Amino acid sequence: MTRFRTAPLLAGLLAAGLALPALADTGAEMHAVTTDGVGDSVGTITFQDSDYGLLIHPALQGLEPGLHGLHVHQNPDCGPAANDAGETVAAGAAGGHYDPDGTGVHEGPYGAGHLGDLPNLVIVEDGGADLILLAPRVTVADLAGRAIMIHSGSDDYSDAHPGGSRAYCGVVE
Ligand SMILES: [Cu+2]
Repeated sequence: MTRFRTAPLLAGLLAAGLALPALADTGAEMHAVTTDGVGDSVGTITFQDSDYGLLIHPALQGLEPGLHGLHVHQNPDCGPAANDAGETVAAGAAGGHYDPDGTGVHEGPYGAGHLGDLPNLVIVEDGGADLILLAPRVTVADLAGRAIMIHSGSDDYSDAHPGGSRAYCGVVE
């Protein structure tokens, strides 16, 4: 008797599943950046929307172990460019942190500042990264036509220490 009840239930679940919109995925190939330009690839970071925010899947190798600031920067360009002081900066062409609401403050993924402030990237002993991160305020739609930046140091989610120099950069197509 149970079989006759289970079959329609499964069919109903399948129909509901098929009616859901497909989850959008996007990603960026990450490259070492210096004041000379864009260098070798160190892997990829892919992004996926979830009920809880943006899931960030890094697949990287050869990085310095520890925490690294990770942000969405404004422009889809990882080339060097001069800063306001006229000094050439690695990946300077990417501009500042993505801040569509013009908050002007760096408060990290859980604050109310730049929308592009993501959680610190975790690099383990062998230089790899595959720990999935969650950024609650951002969606895949926010990333199109932007750059993803990995900084040389950790981000304390304040304007005092947003991550140090720009070390790796990738463009989201
Ligand atoms: Cu940054």
